[in-house]
Amino acid sequence: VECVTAAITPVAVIKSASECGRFGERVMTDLFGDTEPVGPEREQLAPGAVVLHGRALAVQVDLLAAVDAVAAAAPFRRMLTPGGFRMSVAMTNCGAAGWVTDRKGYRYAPTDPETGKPWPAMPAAFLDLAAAAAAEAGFPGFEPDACLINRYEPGARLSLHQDRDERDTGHPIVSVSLGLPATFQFGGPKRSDPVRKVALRHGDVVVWGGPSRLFFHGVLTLKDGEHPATGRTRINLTLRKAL
Ligand code: MD6
Ligand code: FE
Repeated sequence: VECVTAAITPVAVIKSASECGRFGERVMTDLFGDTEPVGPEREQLAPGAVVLHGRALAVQVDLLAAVDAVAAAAPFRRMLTPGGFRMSVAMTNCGAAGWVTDRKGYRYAPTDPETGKPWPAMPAAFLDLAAAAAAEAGFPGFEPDACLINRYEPGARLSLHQDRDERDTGHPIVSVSLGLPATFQFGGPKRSDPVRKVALRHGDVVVWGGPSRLFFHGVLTLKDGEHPATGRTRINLTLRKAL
């Protein structure tokens, strides 16, 4: 069984039977093989937290080019936690401040400890998407000054944590997922609170602020796979107003 998308696309996209049909599934849409939501585009995760499914797809090429440019100047590295563990997620930053961790603790730093130079400037594509997504989620006027870029390879995970190193947690965080899908988990204000799981796919944007801004959250171990845009990796951008 086959189905074909509407004839407005220059190349008809043939879908397998498993990719078309029931409401709520995701279907192939373009030559990059991206998925686009056919169910609700907005998914409320918690008070103040919303997923804008597929919101970054239109600018994915600009975002990924900017990630490459940032990483050329400030390479991805696996940082040390204050407890002495090497993180499985590799990180870099751009903007006026970058999130770092070492034996001394977690903090925002104006320079890259590996190079001694300021972090690369915030790419316009990051700023524009973050401001637009935040406004759509009810947080107008968001002007991030820091972007933490996380790179997951299969096996990498991020254990439950709170984002509380920003000066004013009255500002939201905008999170952009690119590449391989991951299971995001988030709980409540206490580490022991039960967690809810949500799939974050290529192009999904989460805007998170307000009453759940300090809730615990994490990313389950990345499953192996290959994504047309990123290969065997997941990239996550978290845009913050840190200073
Ligand atoms: C990630 N994200 O998705 C990790 N934090 O790779 C986060 O830790 C996160 O997505 C605060 C707000 C949104 C996030
Ligand atoms: Fe976080």
